[in-house]
Amino acid sequence: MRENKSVNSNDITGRQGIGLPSHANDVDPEETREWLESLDAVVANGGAERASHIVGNLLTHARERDLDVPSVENTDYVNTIAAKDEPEYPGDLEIEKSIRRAVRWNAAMQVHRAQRPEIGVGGHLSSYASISTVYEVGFNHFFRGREHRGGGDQVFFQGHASPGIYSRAFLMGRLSEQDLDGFRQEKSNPRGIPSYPHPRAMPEFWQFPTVSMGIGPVNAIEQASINRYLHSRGLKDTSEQHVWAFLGDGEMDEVESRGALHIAANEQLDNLTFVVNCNLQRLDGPVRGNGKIIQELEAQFRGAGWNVVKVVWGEGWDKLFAADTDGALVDLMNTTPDGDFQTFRAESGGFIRDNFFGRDPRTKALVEDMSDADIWWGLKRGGHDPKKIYAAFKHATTVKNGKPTVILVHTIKGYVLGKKFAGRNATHQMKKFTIDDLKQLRDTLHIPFTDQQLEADLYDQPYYMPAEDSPEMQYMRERRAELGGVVPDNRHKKATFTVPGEKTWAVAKRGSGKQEVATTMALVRLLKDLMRDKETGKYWVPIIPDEARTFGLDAMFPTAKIYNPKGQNYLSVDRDLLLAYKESAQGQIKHMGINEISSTAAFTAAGTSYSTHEVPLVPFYIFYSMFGFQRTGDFFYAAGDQMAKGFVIGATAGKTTLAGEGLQHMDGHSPLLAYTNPAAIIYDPAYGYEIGHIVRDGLQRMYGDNEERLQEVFYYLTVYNEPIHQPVEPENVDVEGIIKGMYKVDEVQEGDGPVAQLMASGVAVPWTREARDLLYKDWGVRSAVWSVTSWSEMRNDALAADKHNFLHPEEEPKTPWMVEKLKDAEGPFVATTDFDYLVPDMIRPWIPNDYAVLGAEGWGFSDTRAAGRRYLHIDRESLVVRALKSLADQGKIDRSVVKQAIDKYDLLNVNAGSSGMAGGDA
Ligand SMILES: Cc1ncc(C[n+]2csc(CCOP(=O)(O)OP(=O)(O)O)c2C)c(N)n1
Ligand SMILES: [Mg+2]
Repeated sequence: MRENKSVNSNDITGRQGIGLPSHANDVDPEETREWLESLDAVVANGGAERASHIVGNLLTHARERDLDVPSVENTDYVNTIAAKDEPEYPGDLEIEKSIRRAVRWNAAMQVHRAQRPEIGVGGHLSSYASISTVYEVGFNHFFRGREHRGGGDQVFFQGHASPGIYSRAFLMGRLSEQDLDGFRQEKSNPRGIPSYPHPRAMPEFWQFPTVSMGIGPVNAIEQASINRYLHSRGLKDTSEQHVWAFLGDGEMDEVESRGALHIAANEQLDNLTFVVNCNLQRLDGPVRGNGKIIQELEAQFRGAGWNVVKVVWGEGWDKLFAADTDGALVDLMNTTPDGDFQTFRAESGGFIRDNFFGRDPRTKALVEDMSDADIWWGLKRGGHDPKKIYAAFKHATTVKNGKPTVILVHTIKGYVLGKKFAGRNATHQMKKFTIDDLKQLRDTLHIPFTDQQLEADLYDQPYYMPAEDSPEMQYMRERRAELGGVVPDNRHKKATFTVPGEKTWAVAKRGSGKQEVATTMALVRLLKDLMRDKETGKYWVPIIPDEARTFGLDAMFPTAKIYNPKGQNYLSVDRDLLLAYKESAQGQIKHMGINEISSTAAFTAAGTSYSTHEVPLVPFYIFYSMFGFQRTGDFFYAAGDQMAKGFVIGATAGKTTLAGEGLQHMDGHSPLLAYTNPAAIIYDPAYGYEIGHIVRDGLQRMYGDNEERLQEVFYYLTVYNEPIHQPVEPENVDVEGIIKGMYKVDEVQEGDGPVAQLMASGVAVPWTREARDLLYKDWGVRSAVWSVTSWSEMRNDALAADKHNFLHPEEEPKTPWMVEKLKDAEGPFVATTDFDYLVPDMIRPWIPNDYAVLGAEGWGFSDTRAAGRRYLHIDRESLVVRALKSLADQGKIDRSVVKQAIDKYDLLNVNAGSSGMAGGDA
């Protein structure tokens, strides 16, 4: 076994000289020469093959001893842990086998029954069938429940293997037959349960959403990272908590699945184990028909700095390996492609004898004494052998060498389900049994039902519950009690976070005096004060994918410090500067490098810590708004499913504010993308004081004491880097308006000219206020300006009212908040933003008059802010002209005035615009 050594292969210390042995100083050339001469002797006597074998083994052995040697990324296609090194199995194999059989049966029946004619919602049979034994070893011996003194493990279950998890929960008395029958009928069945692990849909049960392939791996890494972060910062002892991620070999094709492996290695996350179910198949067919997925993954994980444990073969093979003195069997295994292995298990013992062992007379001889049935039943794959799985799990949880571990388990897709299923290309989506299939499955699993019971109704097949006092039931319960309770388990006391008092929010109300300050900076100032709060300051987790300097967050480096589990072991180039780049194991800032996906995963792990750890971390994830929902939308969707709370900040928002950056940087639509996430509460504030109220209310909504308002939501705030004059908070400011979506920043002027209502959000508010002045000065038109803080909050409120009125025609109709708010406002209405038309268009149905929208639609481009705004016709003068046009349409002014205005402002000349000339760096 390996020695405990904390140096990670991704750690630079101790790695000098790797790959360049000839450059290293040789302290004992004599000894070195002797070694080399021995090798020459082996080549001379045993031949090149024998010498290669020895050197290969030496290198492998050296790696196991954590020596710094050039890496050997692949080992033979055999179990990493040799039979002689396996620990004693601590469980009762016979009882565990019967438990497995019951779980397998009920899992299959749950899916089969969901196929009953009036329902027909399906499910997956084959995936759980392949991973069942692996999970059962975990349930009986490893996965720690919440009540475990160490705090419990966190298990990411393979999404579409859910029937097996439900089935076990059924045997544990957590779900009833009615619950199992409600599979995939979440709305129509009062006991409905979701298809896959969805905490939002089944909050007392599921912890981690996984079924969107590729999300589980990244989220599990960040979960393990946040566990360490909590520990390092003294917020919670997580030293005994282990994170498990169960993944499919097909799932490993997702770029995301492999893309964050280096993080786990660099952070030395030996509290993390990936288990990849290598059944060699995905949905359509083989994962690597011509190759070997286990070998491919082994090389990649090892190269990324992980421990790799392969569980390829079951116990039955051990005696063949022992007899394989010349390595012919291993050779055959190394050279047989996955496509063949898949076919073998879909055929028969005789077929395997002829087409596998028969390829070499030496291997053919190895199985001479075995019957075809022995070959079929006795030579299992490692993932169906509890002892081999146990050895791997034990290793992964005890190795503690500063490396995360991946266990690659070789299994058969559709195992035990019968010849129609096992290893067939179509098996992933097969969900129907015939009566004969059912009888066969019953026999294989030794389930005590008679033919008559099964024949009564093809779909009304019985679930199997062993007697309450049977050894199986007692064993299951005892094992779980010993391990700290059931898994998965999302029942918890919700952690409380006391929203800071008045003083903390004062900074937001002050305005910027003579300075011009962007809303990003206003928000960062507020965050700094929030982080200073004695009670809750420590819970804030700023998450930054390498743009801290852009957003002014570098000011936090020396005080809050950047979290790095290794601290800072180098002489920092800017150590003498006031704003030095400071890394520390106790750092509060999660600086993620340029990696928005892992940042979103860190947001999720931190934002759900209130539940996973009962520590209310509040993530504050700030990013380039174009690289948020657009790049990582599905991760945010999973965050919503997992009920993450916190703040997501789309900085450098807007189509034109980030002057000069161009097509892929200019965000004209992130609020639209965010709006597709039902957990996202979206605001586009214009001023610092609005931000103060929004964040404060957000915390109330997430953690406040008003039970009715409590929600598992996260906030998406768009902020800008355009410096503007930040006004002091007006006295008696309309806080309710700020929160619900809009409030008036300027009243309609006194007088008797025609009236319009100008609406704007975010960075467009200042130039809209200038438009109000122009309208009045140049054209005698009076207008009010509304700062719309949230188009979507108003839309959601109005939609809810509409829906209520639609379904309750005889009740007093509800009036949407915005309709009430605008009831005395004299139209027409004109809106402008730095976003696509569709953003202000969200509220069109409830505007009580003509409503014109100026939109920053289409591709982004690089230019000055003023030119961009004029080009898009969202700027001050365009707004003036658009208001005049609406008034002309209503017959309130003459149409010629509109033309005059176009000429006066030279509206078609891109170079004549001046909105947003205040400047400021992008
Ligand atoms: C991002 C994403 N793409 C596609 C799917 C659809 N899908 C569900 S399971 C599956 C095949 C999974 O194969 P594998 O990961 O090997 O798991 P197995 O069932 O073989 O254990 C696919 C393509 C998905 N769930 N998520
Ligand atoms: Mg697979």
